[in-house]
Amino acid sequence: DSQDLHPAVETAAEDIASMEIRGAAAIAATAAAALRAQAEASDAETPEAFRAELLAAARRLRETRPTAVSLPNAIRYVASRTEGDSVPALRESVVVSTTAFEARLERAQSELGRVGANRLQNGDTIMTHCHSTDALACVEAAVEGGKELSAFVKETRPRQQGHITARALAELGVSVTLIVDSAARHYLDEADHVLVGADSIAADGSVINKIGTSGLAVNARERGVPVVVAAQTIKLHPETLTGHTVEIETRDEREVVDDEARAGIGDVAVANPAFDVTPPRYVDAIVTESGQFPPESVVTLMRELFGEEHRDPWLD
Ligand code: RUB
Repeated sequence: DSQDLHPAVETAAEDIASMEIRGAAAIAATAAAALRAQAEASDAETPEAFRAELLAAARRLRETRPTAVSLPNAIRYVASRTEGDSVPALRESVVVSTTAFEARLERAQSELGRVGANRLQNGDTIMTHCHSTDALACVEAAVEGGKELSAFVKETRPRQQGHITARALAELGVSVTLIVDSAARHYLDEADHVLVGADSIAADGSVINKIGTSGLAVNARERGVPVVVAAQTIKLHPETLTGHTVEIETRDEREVVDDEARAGIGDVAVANPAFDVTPPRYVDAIVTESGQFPPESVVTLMRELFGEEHRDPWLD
């Protein structure tokens, strides 16, 4: 029941839904921290009551945004390690698993960064879309390895996450040029790589990422520019192994047209899908902490991680 939810869970859920906290990795880390806050503050008197509280917290977090599978994967990671016959034992198991999960996220990101960096040569130019911490980890590792890079950064309408990427890349010492989304093909001739992240990766190697990724990938293929997706294995979507599709979030139309613009255009429909699906044939490599994969082999990695049933893949 919602009265038992810790305020930190409600705050985390609101921050994720409003995109105050956004990006698949940050969403997963925030969910884990919120579950820990719930466990630490719990005054449940029985193990059953404790588990019920945790489940309610997990549900509240889960309902915020549907597309990034890192969120349910984070919850699964913690739930499968919640064990004990007493409330203190259960509480301790949640503290341990959420902390281990956060450490795992960071480690995976820096490990995949080192893999992705191997693709980048000194003097290369990348093109980015949206803001992905997994993608930025590849650039960071390349820069640490002494490579000088340039970037065309797509602003990424309607939320302009490209601004976050532009600042982050500039702080790494990358030479940044911010462009409007529709200028992407114009500048692809000058790019050596398209480098993006992912919210979910399906068993067939399809990449679900910020709306506009698929168009960018098609244009990149036409221009002969390789498309690299940086995505730790927490982005692999287990249900797609059994034929389920990934739900694409639709957001408020006011992200696209504010009240003033609405007054100008009148009563026409406005659509605002947040993500799209890039088919595997437009993706050259998926870079994970377990190495680089062609999208067609991701299914093998997923079967290894998830097994026949939905076995939890993140056993240390
Ligand atoms: C964010 C987005 C990012 C992925 C990967 O969309 O599409 O590319 O989440 O990010 P939104 P990361 O801004 O709508 O959340 O690599 O940081 O997990």
